[in-house]
Amino acid sequence: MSERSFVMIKPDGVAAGLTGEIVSRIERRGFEIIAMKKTTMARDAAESHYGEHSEKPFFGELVDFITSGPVVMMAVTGPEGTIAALRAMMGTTNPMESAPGTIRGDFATETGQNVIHGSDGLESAERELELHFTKV
Ligand code: IDP
Ligand code: MG
Repeated sequence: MSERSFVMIKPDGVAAGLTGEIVSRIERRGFEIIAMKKTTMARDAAESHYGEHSEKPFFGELVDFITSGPVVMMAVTGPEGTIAALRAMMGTTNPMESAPGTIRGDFATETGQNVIHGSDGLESAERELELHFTKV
């Protein structure tokens, strides 16, 4: 059984020149990047992507930020457990609590600008892949 996830380097990560580092970590871990694109997310796509947070006080700020500049989107596959393993590589939502060696733990300090997104489950992965990569 294989599993696929939607992974995205956020505008802060792209602006900081972390694309190569993050892509490299994913590849060296042994996961396969089956699609990748650099694009600036449209506002309606961002509102849909983060729809689960639409009632949160930080929603407006979150949508503003994620649409503020180019992101790098990837469809990543690997064996069963890949979605969770990618989340473990990312670190916790608040980078100040992320372990060293994780992407957020190595490259971020603010929850609002935490460098990377990864789907949190099978359903969200399929939803996000369909939203951002219609043909994957
Ligand atoms: P996740 O990205 O680790 O899955 P979520 O809880 O799904 O975290 O939140 C989505 C994104 O919203 C986070 O990555 C973070 O950038 C932002 N966010 C979450 N909580 C807060 C907050 O309390 N203030 C500002 N931004 C937040
Ligand atoms: Mg999330």
